Amino acid sequence: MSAVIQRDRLRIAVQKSGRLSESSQDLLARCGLKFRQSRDKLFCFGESMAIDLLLVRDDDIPGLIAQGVCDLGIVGRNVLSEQIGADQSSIAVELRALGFGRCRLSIALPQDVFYEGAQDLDRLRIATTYPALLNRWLKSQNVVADVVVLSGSVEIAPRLGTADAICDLVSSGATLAANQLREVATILESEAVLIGPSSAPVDERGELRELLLRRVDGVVQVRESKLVMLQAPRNAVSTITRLLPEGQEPTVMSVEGSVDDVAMQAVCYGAITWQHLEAMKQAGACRMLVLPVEKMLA
Ligand code: PRT
Ligand code: ZN
Repeated sequence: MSAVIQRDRLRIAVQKSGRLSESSQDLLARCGLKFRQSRDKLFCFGESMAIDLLLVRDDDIPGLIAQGVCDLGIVGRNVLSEQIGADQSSIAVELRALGFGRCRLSIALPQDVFYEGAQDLDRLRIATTYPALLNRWLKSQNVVADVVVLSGSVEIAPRLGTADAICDLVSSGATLAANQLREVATILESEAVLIGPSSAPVDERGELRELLLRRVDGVVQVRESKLVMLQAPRNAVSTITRLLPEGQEPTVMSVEGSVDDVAMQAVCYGAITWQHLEAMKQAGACRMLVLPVEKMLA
């Protein structure tokens, strides 16, 4: 494989198969990258730019960056923070949050166990696959507990009697509920993140990295952006502008045949909820439309 890879090309490590694989490759495709996959399906050669992919287990990604084998990687923040502490930030840091793979690392207890605060975990056995993150959190809370390191199926440890509590990733909460466990504290909010050394390489790869980061910013911003269109009385424009989530200044246009009403359109960067629409309606807005944005160029 090393014969194929040259170091004047940027190399990104992504998860081969798992929760982050599809969204990671989709993000890179939206950044304009096209790949040809090798026969062993571990390496993808970049055809549109000098950027290649290495398909690996997510746990290997921070290490590949630390060794200089890869220049960038996409992993859950949970994996990065578990393997690389804040004091090792020269090895790899979070460069961008990517907005997919959202979950949280939480402590959970059997439904009937009393919990009022972190001190109630004192001297309990807590099963986890994230010992570094858990130990750091316990220390910050001044709690002394027995951390039981497992490699998987953490949620059944309390029923098996091998632990009193667990510390595991949660997204919908269905796994905890199915195991009669209750989430009592969140120790990390996670999502997929683009990681790399804090300083870029000083050759062509550095420029490629900057270019890719700019495209990632565009893709992530567009994905969360919405175009809002509505009509409103002219005197309601400033109230409605204040009610819109953060975004670009709205464009205000006159409506043919009406002196009092105007049409407004604005690109907003956050979610537009029913509550937003209802509040704008109360302020006088009507004919509201919320549309997804596909591409944006300022
Ligand atoms: O094979 P490889 O080592 O590459 O993959 P993996 O099995 O270690 O990881 P994978 O694909 O399961 O997860 C990759 C990343 O997805 C994680 O590191 C997280 O950043 C993110 N992610 C998002 C999750 C979840 N949501 C998630 N729900 N990772 C795991 N879970 C598990 C959790 O461990 C628990 O067992 O799902 C269960 C809980 O889900 P709910 O919906 O029932 O709460
Ligand atoms: Zn893994």
